[in-house]
Parts: sequence; C-alpha cells; structure tokens
Amino acid sequence: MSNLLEIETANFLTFLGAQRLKPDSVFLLVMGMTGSGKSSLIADCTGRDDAQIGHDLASSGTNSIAIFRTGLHDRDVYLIDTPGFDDTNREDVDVLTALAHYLSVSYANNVSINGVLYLHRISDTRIGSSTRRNLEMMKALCGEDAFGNVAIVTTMWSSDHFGIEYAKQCSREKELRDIYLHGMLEGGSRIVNHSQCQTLSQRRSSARSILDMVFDTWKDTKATLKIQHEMVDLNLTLKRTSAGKVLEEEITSHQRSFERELKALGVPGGRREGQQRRLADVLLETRDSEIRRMLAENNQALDTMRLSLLEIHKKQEQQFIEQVSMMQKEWKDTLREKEEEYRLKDLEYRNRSLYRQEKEINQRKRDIQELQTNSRRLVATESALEYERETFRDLARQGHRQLVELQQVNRLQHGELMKAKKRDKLLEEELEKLRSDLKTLREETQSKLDTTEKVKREWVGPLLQGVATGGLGLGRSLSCVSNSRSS
Ligand SMILES: Nc1nc2c(ncn2[C@@H]2O[C@H](COP(=O)(O)OP(=O)(O)OP(=O)(O)O)[C@@H](O)[C@H]2O)c(=O)[nH]1
Ligand SMILES: [Mg+2]
Repeated sequence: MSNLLEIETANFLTFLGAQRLKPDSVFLLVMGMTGSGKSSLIADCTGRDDAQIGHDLASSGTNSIAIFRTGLHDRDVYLIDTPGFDDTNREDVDVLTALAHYLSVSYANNVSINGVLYLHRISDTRIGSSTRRNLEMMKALCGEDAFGNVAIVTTMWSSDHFGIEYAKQCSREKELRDIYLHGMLEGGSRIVNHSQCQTLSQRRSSARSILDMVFDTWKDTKATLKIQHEMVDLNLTLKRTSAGKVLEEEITSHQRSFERELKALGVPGGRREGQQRRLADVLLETRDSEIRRMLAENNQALDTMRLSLLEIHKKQEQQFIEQVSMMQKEWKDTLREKEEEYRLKDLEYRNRSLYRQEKEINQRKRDIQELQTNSRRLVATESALEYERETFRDLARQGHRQLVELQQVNRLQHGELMKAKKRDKLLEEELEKLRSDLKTLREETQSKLDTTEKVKREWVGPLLQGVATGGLGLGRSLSCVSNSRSS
C-alpha cells in the first residue's frame, strides 16, 4: 500500500511538473461519465487492478484524479483518470475546479497533454442529460483546437455481433457520429471501439491496441487544452472559461427552474381540505426547504467559479493539505483500531490460552490424583502379594523339606524293598530247595512206602502165615525188612 502510494505520489508530482520527467513522456487524459469504464480501461492498459488507490491523493470531496504510468516502446505513458460530471451542481463544480486546477498547474509547469480519451457507454439506450453534460464539458475543456487530439472510445459493446442489441448499438454509434460528435469528428477527433470481449486477456489486448493506436498518433504532438490556455495564458477566472460558462449556464438554468418551482409552491392549497390539506402543506414545506438548500449550494458553486487560477491553487493547496492530513489521520486511526483489535484479539487469545492451560492443569491434577490412588492401590496390592509370596515361599520351603524327607523315605523304602526282594529271592530259593527236598522226600517216602508195601505184601502175609504155621521163615523175613530199611 505505501509503495503504491509512493508510486502514485511520484506520478502525480510528475504530472504537475514538480518532479523531473523523461522529456519524451506521453500524457493521456481519460475522461467520461461515471461508470463509462475509465478505470477499467486504465487497469487493462497498465495491467493494474488497483486503479482506485491513488484517487485519495488528489481528491476534492468525492471527486478525484489518479495518475498511472505504463511503458511503451521505452517511453513513459501516463494515464490520467478523471471523475465524471454527474448532474450534481455542487460536485460538478468541484470536479471542474479540480480538473482546471491540475491541468493548469501542469501546463504552467511545461507538462503537456498529448491526447484525450473520452469514454462513452454505447450500451446506454439514450443520450441523457448526464451524458450530454459530460460531452459538453469535455468539448469545452478541450476546445476546438485540441479536437485532433481527442479519441472517443465507445465501451460496453454487445459481444453478439449478430444480435439485435449489437445492431441497435451500431445505429447509436452512427447517431453519435452524425449528431453529437459531428463537430468534433470534423475537427479531427476519432471514434474507437473498445470491443466487448469474453476473456480478460482479450479485453486487455483490445485496451492495449487502443493505447498503441493513440500512442502512435499522438506520441510526438502536444495539445494545449482550452481550459489550460484560458486559465494560464489568459488568466481568466473559472467562471469565464468555456467549461465554466457551460456549467454556469446549467446551474443558472437549474436556478431558474428552482425559483419557478419555489414560486409555484407558494400558491395556496386551493380547494383541498382537512387532512389532505395538511399533508400537502408538509410536502410543500419539505420541497421548499430542499429547493432553498439547492439554490444556496448552487450560489456557493457559482461563487467558487469566480476564482482565478491562483486563488483556486491556494484553495486546492489548502484542500490538498487537509486531505493529506485527513488521510494521515485515517491511516493512524486505522492503525490504532487495528492495534486495538490486535490487542483485544491477543488478550482474548491469551485468555483462551490461559483458560485452556488451566483446564489442562486441572485435568493433570485429576490425572495425578488418579495416579496417586492407583499407586496406593498398587502398593497395597504389592504388599498383599508380598505377603502371599512369603506364604507361598514358606509353603514351598515346607514342600521342599517334605519332598526331601519323602525322597529319603523313598530311598529307604527302596533299600528295604531291595532287601525284601533279596530276602524273597533267598526264601524263594530256600522254598525251591525245600520243595525239591520235599519232592525227593516224598519220592523217597513213596518209594519206602512202596517198598514196605511190597515187603508187606511179600513178607507179612507169609509171616503171618508162618506165625500161623509155626514160625517158619521168620528170621528171613525180618532180615529182608531191615535190609530194605537200610537201603
Ligand atoms: N460489459 C462491460 N463492462 C465494463 C466495461 N468497462 C467497464 N465495465 C464495468 O463497468 C463498471 C464501471 O467501470 P469503471 O471502470 O469503474 O468505470 P469508471 O468510468 O472508472 O467509473 P467512475 O470511476 O465511477 O467514474 C465496472 O463494473 C466495470 O467492470 C466494458 O467494456 N464492458
Ligand atoms: Mg473510475
């Protein structure tokens, strides 16, 4: 912003001749009624979208002038954006005063205008009073001698070249040429169409081609505008310049119609009665004071035009100083407001941050408390576990002891078992021996029995028989028995 302002200031001082400029610089005045596309054309020519920024610098009330610089074939081209005339006498006088002042100061300082671009909206269905006033003012400001350095740039064309609207616009252009601009075209002015384009680059190229064309035509010519000649060379008051006269005529014609209206308002309410009459009186009173206010404003405007260039310069200088200090105050106020806004935001942020931190601290406190509780629980659980662990350890030691004892018992039992097994084996062997002895004994006994039986059978019968028969053969039988016993 400050950089742009510096550029605008430099351009402005260059235009006023207060700063050194390249001798071959080209100055183009861009005029036209409000909304005719002046700033847009300048933005398209220079590639800058901030065509509003410099307006503050040379503003007078709501009207302002801004100067933009661009380069073309190594030369500086200055485009001077101007406010339009808009049918409000007070403001139109301000616009004329500002234009007359800056154009005259620059002319007095040997800065010349190369050409004028007057923008006209071809889309307007009719040439209204505002359009007419702008055209008349432009003609009066430039003067016939400078018509050769004026190009009327028609803007806002329909993009449909086969449509009805486009056809209507073409016939409007013809009407312009034949009626409103006839004298100017005869005096050397030209009409250029800023064709309506679909894209930004097409629009820019149309704007650049217009700039190229006027640059080629006027780059080496200098035009003295009528207002400059009148105010600087002839030292006329603004009121006596051609543009001043046009405006004065407009204003006085307004004054006359106001006065007529004021007279008419004085006519009594006629046959109106009651509420209707009261309402009519209120309306009349309102209009009456409105007209009186406008008359006073117009008189003041006419007074302003009685000033010479020097007086205007002093007044403008004063206004410029006031404007600059107002801008500075605005910037300072904005800065202060922004600083205050920042301070409040910062405070709010800090508050929020503190609140957040407090919340976090509280949460942490809660977490810590929870942790402490958990920790206490853990300690309790741990000591319970330790107690159980100790019990388990005792049990384990006890179990171990029992195991060792059992192992010992086991070993002893094992020894006993082995011994028992050994004894069993011995017993078994003994038993086996006994069994075999018994068997042998049984066999022997049986054999003895068998033998005795035999003996019995063989000896006892006969013996008994011998006994019965007188002892025959006893001695033999007894020796047989003793023999068998001994065997
Ligand atoms: N359709 C169309 N719109 C345009 C054209 N040129 C400008 N505009 C639009 O018309 C409006 C007014 O344009 P500006 O460039 O601000 O007109 P101006 O002459 O600088 O107006 P003031 O600064 O109020 O005097 C803006 O919305 C532009 O976008 C054009 O050639 N065609
Ligand atoms: Mg503008």
